[in-house]
Amino acid sequence: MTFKRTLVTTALPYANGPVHIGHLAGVYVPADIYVRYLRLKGEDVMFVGGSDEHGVPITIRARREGVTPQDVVDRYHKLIKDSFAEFGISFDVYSRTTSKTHAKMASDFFRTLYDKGEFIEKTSEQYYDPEAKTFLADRYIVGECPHCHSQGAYGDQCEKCGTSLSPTELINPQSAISGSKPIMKPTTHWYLPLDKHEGWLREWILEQHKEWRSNVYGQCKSWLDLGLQPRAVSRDLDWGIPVPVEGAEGKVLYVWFDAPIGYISNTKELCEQQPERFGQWQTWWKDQSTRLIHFIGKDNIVFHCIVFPAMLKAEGSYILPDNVPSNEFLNLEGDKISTSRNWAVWLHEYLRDFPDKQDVLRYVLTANAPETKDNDFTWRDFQARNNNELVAIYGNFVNRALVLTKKYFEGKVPACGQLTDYDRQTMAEFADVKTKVEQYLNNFRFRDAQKEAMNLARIGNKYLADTEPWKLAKTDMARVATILNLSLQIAANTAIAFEPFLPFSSKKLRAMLNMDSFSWNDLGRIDILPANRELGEVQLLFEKIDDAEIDKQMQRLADIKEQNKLNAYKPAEIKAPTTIDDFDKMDIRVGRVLECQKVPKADKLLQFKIDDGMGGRTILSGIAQSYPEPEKLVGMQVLFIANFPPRTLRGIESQGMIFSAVDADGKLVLVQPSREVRNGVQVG
Ligand code: B3M
Ligand code: ZN
Repeated sequence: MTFKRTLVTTALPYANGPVHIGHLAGVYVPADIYVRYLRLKGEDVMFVGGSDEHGVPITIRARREGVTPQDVVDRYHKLIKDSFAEFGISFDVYSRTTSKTHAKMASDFFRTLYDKGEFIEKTSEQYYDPEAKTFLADRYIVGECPHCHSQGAYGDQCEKCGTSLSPTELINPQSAISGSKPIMKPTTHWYLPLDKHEGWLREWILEQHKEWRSNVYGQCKSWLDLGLQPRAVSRDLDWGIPVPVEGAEGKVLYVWFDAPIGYISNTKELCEQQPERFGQWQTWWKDQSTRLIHFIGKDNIVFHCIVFPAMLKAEGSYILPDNVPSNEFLNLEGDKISTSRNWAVWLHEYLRDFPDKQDVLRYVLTANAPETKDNDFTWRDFQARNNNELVAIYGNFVNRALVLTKKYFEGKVPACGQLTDYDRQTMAEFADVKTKVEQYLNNFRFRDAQKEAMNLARIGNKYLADTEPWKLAKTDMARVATILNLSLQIAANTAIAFEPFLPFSSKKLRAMLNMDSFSWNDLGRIDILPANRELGEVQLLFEKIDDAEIDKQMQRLADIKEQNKLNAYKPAEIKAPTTIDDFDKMDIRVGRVLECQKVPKADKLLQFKIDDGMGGRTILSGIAQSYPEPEKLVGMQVLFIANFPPRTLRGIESQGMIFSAVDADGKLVLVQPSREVRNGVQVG
């Protein structure tokens, strides 16, 4: 099959929060590289993205913030769209599933399947919250996971173990809205009978698409081997696209039914805006010579490989995806990225903290892409890759080649003279760079492809270091001319090879080399820059990132960790029962701190002098680490046990025990009466 055009889609992020590096590494950066590459090759390509604005994730956020779902999606759609644009994700269209075009497209799609008899209608008992007066679909119901037994699993999925669930499988289900125990109530829904599609899906995926990435293929196979079940495509919710069937009041399309149709709606919107460039939307979706590629995260595989294709097939006039590249997950500093725990590097914050460093993050996320296994993003690695690779190799090479040309040849590309064996050997090292980069990119191997681009810079850097033109300048200007000509040719190659990966720095480099026009086909050639071409102004391609900047980011993460620990605090179990008699034996009193200091050579001990209303006493307390400035405690009233037998520690006699609460972070906090009382009064 030869294709005439490629339609690339990226998963539509829920507009209920900003996007983070996990989204970027898994979906948007590789998709953008791929699209830029196809455009450079002059292929007909369309890049479709957008916001997913329906579904329970949106309404839950709105409820929590006390605003409308529309407020939520308006805010995040703009934030996400703007940050993608600033980051250089080169969408042709970035629209939203709350658009009019989409409402009609999704509604018509449903109606077509309905009229064709492709759904089954079924009434069943489902969980209902009598307090909130609403059915509890998907994330509106939480409980214990039947597989890993963690708490807080959702009605559609357990985020701990990744299993997809249905609400009735949850142990001890609870309404996420009111916390109340749900009751069962009958409701009618439409189901897509996936079981009916199993036969052709097996053949299509397992036989005809053995080339899909093994994680994608493997997940599909295990779903198919388990046997497919009918899946509900409607919900009882008040946020979404109404089910276009009589008698379906209060029911909307399930978000996973409407969202993938968003790819089609957004295509249509773009074609209507730019018909000269993109033609008719149907060409992109219904012509067999269109190649459809979905870039997605691994938690979306089943929807894009099984459910959406079944919908398209049931409709009958659409093409199916040719590939569904999906990455594994990216972790952050060894921990799973989590929106609810705020454990993420957010794109809009990155752009604020590192303006003009889009390419650094693009580079690091690709170099570390979780293509075949989960991978880890660390700030130290980010710094090292910037300083030791982008600055020290790529930036350094380009800078030397340009500065030397300015110095010896007035900023004009010198002519190439006689080539030495070493020159020829160097050229041979990158003669096949185009073939290699293409092979990798055609197979969605972005890490390896980027390595080839970096390899060009390495070759150039080594070439300059080995030939040392600055030494030859005194004796052999003709040789210097050849060396710099070749170096500049390698720099031009680097600019082209990096174009899909690091578009911002490639643009900068092209300006320095005065390459207003260039072609992907030039890649590997050594006559890209004609002799005598005047070069542009020399600028630094990359700048070092110092420790202070990285420390700031690390501190931010440490603060979040601390906060999470506090948020996750659960009170300890209640101790075994006791009686008032035991309590009465304790003589608890109030006293005032007269003096307080650290006990020398003891890390934890503070020595208190307490006014106990009876002449004073000394008490030692192990709270020094929680109170680094003990003198500040002077004057405070505290509670202490007055009738413990005295104990000697470090040669000091301690006459009692002072009360403190142990906070969630392990810090000890002195307990005080809520107003001044006489020193020596009893507590009971
Ligand atoms: N919004 C899920 C997600 O953000 C979903 C993707 C829709 S793609 C059609 O992970
Ligand atoms: Zn689980």
